[in-house]
Amino acid sequence: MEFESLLLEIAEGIATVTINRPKALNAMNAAVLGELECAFTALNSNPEVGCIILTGSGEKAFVAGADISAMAPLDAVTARDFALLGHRVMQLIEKGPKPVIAAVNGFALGGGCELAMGCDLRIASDNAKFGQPEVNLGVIPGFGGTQRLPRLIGKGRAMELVLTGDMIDAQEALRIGLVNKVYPLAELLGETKKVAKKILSKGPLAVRLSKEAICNGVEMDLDRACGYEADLFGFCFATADQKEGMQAFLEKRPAKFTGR
Ligand code: DAK
Repeated sequence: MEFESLLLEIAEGIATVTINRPKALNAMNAAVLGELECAFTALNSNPEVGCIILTGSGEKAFVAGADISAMAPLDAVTARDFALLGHRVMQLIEKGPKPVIAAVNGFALGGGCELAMGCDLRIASDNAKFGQPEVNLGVIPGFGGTQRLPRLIGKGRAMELVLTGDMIDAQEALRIGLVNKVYPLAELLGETKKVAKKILSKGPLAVRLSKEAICNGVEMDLDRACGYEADLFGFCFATADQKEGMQAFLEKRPAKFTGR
C-alpha cells in the first residue's frame, strides 16, 4: 500500500502506522484521515498483523490536532463530512479486532489527544504534551474528546483540561491515567514494540474478546455489561485456544495458541 501522508511497516506481526506530515506537526487533514481509514481497514483484516502501533513522524509531535488551515474554510456540509470521516477512522481503531497502541512521541493536542484516546493503550515519550486546546479556537473538541476524556481520567480533570485548554506533560498524563507508561523518546518505539510482542504472545482470541468486552461494556450499565462478559467468557470454551491454554498450564508447558 502506498500513502502520501502515512508510513506503514509490518514486521513480526506488528504493524506500525506513522502519520507523516512532520512540517505541520502531523496535523490531520482529510487526506490523513482518508489514508488512516484505508490503512486500518486493510490492517484489521490482514491475518499477518496481530497488533498495531500508531505514532507520529519526527521528534516533536504525535499529532498537533486537526489541520487548522484545512478546517478554517469549511462550511456546515464539508465540516460534517470531515467529522463523519474522522468518526469512521475512530470506529476502525476502537472497535477493530486488534489491539492498537498509541506511541505518543510529542504533542498530542486536540484531535491528536482524541486519536490517542481512541487507541487501546497509550505509551508516551518524556517530551510528550497533551491537551484539548479547542476553546482557544472557538470550538469544542469534536473527535470524541468531551466523551472519552472524562471516561479515562474522570469528569473533574476532563473539565479542567477542556475548559482551560491547558497542556499537561507526560508525567502528569501518567499520574492522572491518561497514559499507561512514559519512556525517553529514544526508547519509545522499542518499548512500545515490547508491549506489542507481549500481547502477541497471548491467546489471540482471548485478546480480541477482552478488547471487545471492555470497549463495548463501558457503554452499558453494569448488569448488562456483566451479562455480556458472561456470554463472551462462555464463548471462549468453544475455542481451541481455551483447551490448549488450560491443558498447557496443567502440563506445565508454554501454550501454543492458534487463534481458533
Ligand atoms: N494545524 C495546522 N498546522 C499546524 C497545527 C495544526 N493543528 N499545529 C501546528 N501546525 C503547523 C504550524 O502552523 C507551523 O507551520 P509553519 O508556520 O511552519 O508553516 C508548524 O506546524 C510548526 O508549528 P509551530 O511553529 O507553531 O511550532 P511551536 O513549537 O512554536 O508550537 C504547538 C507547537 C503545537 C504548541 C503549536 O503549533 C500549536 O499550538 N498548534 C495548534 C494546536 C491546536 O490548537 N490543536 C488543536 C486543533 S483543533 C474531528 C477531528 C479532529 C478535531 C475535530 C473533529 N473530526 C474528524 C470529527 C480536532 C480539532 C482540533 O484538533
